[in-house]
Amino acid sequence: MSKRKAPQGANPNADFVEFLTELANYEKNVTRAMHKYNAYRKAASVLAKHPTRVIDGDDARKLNGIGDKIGKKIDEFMKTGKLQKLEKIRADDTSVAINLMTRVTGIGPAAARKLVEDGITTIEELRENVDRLNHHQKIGLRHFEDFEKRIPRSEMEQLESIMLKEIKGVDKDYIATICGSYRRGAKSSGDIDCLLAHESYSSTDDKKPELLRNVVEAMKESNFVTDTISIGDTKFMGVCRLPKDDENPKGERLYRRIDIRLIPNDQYFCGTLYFTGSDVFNKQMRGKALEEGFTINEYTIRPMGSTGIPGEPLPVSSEEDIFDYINMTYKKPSERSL
Ligand code: 8DG
Ligand code: CA
Ligand code: CA
Repeated sequence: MSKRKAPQGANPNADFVEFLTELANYEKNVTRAMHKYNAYRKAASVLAKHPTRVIDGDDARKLNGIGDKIGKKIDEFMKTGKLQKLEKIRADDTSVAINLMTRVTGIGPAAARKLVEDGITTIEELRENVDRLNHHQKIGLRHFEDFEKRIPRSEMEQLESIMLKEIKGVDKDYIATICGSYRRGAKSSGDIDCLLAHESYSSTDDKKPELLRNVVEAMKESNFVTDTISIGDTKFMGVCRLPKDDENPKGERLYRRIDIRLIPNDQYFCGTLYFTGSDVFNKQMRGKALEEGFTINEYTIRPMGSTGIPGEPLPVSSEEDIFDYINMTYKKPSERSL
């Protein structure tokens, strides 16, 4: 997944969203308190969507996902223009360095801490110590500046049309969808999340890794894909960029993170649902599913028996089917940006 940045765009609670996102990243990367990370992220996402400015902590607490502690932080921030907790974090060199290291794709919280403990605290120092990094991390570091920049929607549209053309060129029986924030209609995206299926391949068949390989090979051949981070039977992680533009040959072409996942065609809609997200929306939907006696993951929806053991996957021929099973009103992708 792409590294978390504060949601973009003007919104009346942007300053709160910003400090909550900073606190969330701190909990994820430094203290590794994932429950706190999730609580801050949830609160940030609720406030990012709230159409009016909250009056104070009490007012914010009326929103689902904002509790006492975060309410207090909002009051403190309104009164003093800052947060004690954040000031401390920002003044702590170790925290700052760990946070910085985790901004490199492939460096997680544990690796970041280790680097910092060994005295590597800046990107320049990291560049002097590339031998400490694995293949994924090296690529993350090489393209550090580019990967930090979000992909404007207009470029996502170009990338999509190039990819679809390439995929259909390999074999017209492929089905492909760009999911993630792009499918939700976002103005910009952190990376490209592509799902791939093929008419001939369903979950009862033997694995067909060549279906993924052939597409990736074609994209490398045409110089669209520039690096492979990893490739397995069903998942490719890599780097791509737009082709040279004849009209604008000096135009800047940034390197972009791209994931391609091969999914059996009978699991396609559980896949698009999952990889369209948002992750907060997915969490909510899985919760609703459990209440209704179903379990949903990126592959299937299954009924939960009274014993708590999931049954056989249910037939699904659209995303709507999944909402129907769990008695939830259908939400278009653009309505899933929680
Ligand atoms: P962005 O790239 O524009 O920043 O946002 P995104 O497209 O919503 O996020 P993403 O990190 O690229 O993940 C794509 C979708 O994958 C996300 O919308 C929902 C789904 N997803 C989860 N949980 C996780 C997870 O833990 N890892 C990954 N890779 N994807 C996840 O719901
Ligand atoms: Ca992603
Ligand atoms: Ca994405």
